[in-house]
Amino acid sequence: MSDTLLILGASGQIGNELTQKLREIYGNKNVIASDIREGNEEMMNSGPFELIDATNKVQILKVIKKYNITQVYLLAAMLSATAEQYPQKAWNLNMNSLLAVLGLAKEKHIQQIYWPSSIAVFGATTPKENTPQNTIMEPSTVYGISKLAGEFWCNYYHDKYGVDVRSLRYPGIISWKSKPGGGTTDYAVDIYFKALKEEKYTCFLSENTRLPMMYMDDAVDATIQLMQAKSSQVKVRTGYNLAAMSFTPKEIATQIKKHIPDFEISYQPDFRQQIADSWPQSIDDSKAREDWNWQHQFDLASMTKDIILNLKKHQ
Ligand code: AKB
Repeated sequence: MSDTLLILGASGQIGNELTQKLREIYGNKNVIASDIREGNEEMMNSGPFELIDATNKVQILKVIKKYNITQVYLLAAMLSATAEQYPQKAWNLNMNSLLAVLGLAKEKHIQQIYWPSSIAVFGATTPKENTPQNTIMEPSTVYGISKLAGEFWCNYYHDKYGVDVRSLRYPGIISWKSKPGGGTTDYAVDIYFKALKEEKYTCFLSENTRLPMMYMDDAVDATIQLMQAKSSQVKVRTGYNLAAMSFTPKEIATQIKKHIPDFEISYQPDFRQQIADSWPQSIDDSKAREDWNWQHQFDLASMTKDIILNLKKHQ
């Protein structure tokens, strides 16, 4: 039997681009997009779409049965900055959606799950450079706590009930097609839009705040590669460290200036600075590279060139 995929949270930053790539690979009719709100025109016109609240197990099961779904990609989540404003809401969304989907796999309604974790599982006591796969994890944000708890729920369901659930600790994901919402790394997306429109940007993090980041193309490839790996290759059932590049706001501004010489950046750090300061500066992802041959394509210079080219073409 061929795979039929359900994407929960398909209208978000990663969901949007992942859905389109999965439709190219598995066929439009075999990738069911869903969210609590409708997606963009491309998503709504290219394949099936269902309105689903990702925390509602009954609603999810109904759609699983309707389309004979075999795999669920659960991308609905509240990100770090927004979660600090709405801690209880964030916990409910991030945890209840995961427990609903894990439960459906335990009950054998689906065969495989993808669930994203984040570098937010790490905290101020974690080694900041080349952060290892296994290390001290004391997150200080609600989002980080939910991702750390989620990783261990995934591991538990895998060990105890044989659920095939796979996860990546995403760094900040940068894209030009879809904007993120409510994250601490969002500045690295906003900066490109503002650079093209206004030739200036006020950054909410300080100039030397170094964070791990990744271009969307690499994040989508990593996700699909992990899901297509043989089960025996997937040796980590919490979340895999995943990396491509690390940079500061000052360094991204320097790259942008190569394409837009008049671009100016200024700095007005806000509450998100504290979140960023608690996260690693760079990640050791050798386990992902060893277990399922992960390789990134884009660095800061090639990503910047690609984004500016595409934004100029499409705006
Ligand atoms: C955020 O900033 O909250 C996310 C993340 C690193 O998980 N981009």
